[in-house]
Amino acid sequence: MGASAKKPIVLSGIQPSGNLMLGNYLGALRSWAGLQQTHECIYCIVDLHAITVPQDPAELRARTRETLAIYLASGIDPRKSLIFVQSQVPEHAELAWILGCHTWLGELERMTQFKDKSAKKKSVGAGLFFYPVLMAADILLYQANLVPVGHDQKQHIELARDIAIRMNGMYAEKFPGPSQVTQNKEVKEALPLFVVPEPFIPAVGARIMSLQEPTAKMSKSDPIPNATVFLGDSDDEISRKIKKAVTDSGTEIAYTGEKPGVKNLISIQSAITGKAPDEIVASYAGKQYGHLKAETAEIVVECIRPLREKFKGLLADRGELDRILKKGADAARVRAAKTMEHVKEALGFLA
Ligand code: ATP
Ligand code: LTN
Repeated sequence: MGASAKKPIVLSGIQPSGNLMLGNYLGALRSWAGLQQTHECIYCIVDLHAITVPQDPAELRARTRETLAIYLASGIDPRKSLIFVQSQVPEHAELAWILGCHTWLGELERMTQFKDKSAKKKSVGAGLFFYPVLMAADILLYQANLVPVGHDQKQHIELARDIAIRMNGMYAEKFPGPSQVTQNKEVKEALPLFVVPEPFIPAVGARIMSLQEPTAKMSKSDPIPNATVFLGDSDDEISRKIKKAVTDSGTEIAYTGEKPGVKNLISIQSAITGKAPDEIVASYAGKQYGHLKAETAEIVVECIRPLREKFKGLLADRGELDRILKKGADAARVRAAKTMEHVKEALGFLA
């Protein structure tokens, strides 16, 4: 990591709130490994986010290790990237409080994920409302330039940008940067408190939909049976779920919003094979939904199988997984402390 200090910084995270699924892989994880060649990468397992909805403690513990095993299976290398669990770096929660004091209630009320997740619930924890502020803290704590995520997280990253820009405006002058001589005058340019991050959203695969309700996004915590393809599913389970996918009335295979079920299967194929949706549609001229389902199932099975096999091997060595996380948390704390030192000084806290 040391030699790559000048590379732009990437940060992302996934909640250990269920078994990871196809949407997590195609929308986010898949691009993470590639970014390691060109960026300094920080990948977090965001367990503090997971507890914004009820979690069983034993399951949370198991899923935290499973999430790490999936990260590793998808090519994230702890010698190249910083990998750690969010709750083991207390600065995330500490910065979230400070950012929350610079965030407007109206900004949080506008978040569509909060609206979706709180809809129809009798009682909603305040953590679910504050969730985007904690996510902003994850990103700003490490001065990340780029945040690779699926489409559903775009609004949260925009909020992180707004908070960063607002706080930079309020506090930047506290941090004079290196002197520059301009027109014979020594000028110290103010250093911003935070880097303003950019989202990195893949062109295809950023919005995989539920197989049973194709107008809603596929989600790892969806209770509807057969709606989600998990990365740990067997070949047979994957085939069965895709063959049972809700398609639409009619027989024509088209890539259109009027046929969300068919469109979703084409998008999945496109995200995995790299072929354009139009090319996929053309290859089904005169064929039935059954052909589309069978071939999509085959493509997804081949995509997930190597990942699942690696994942199972990695999960068997719990000691090694815990060592990776311990080392990651220690290194993350050193980096996080630097930002916290600046932030506390800027706000007027005693050292
Ligand atoms: P939960 O169901 O617990 O809310 P989730 O399945 O939505 O979880 P997250 O942990 O919130 O998953 O997301 C991890 C990453 O996967 C994020 O970058 C998110 O944008 C991406 N992602 C989640 N669902 C999809 C999807 N259906 N299609 C593409 N990307 C997705
Ligand atoms: N909210 C994200 C998970 C997340 C995240 C982050 C993603 C938490 N902190 C920081 C990118 C950067 C989600 O996918 N639901």
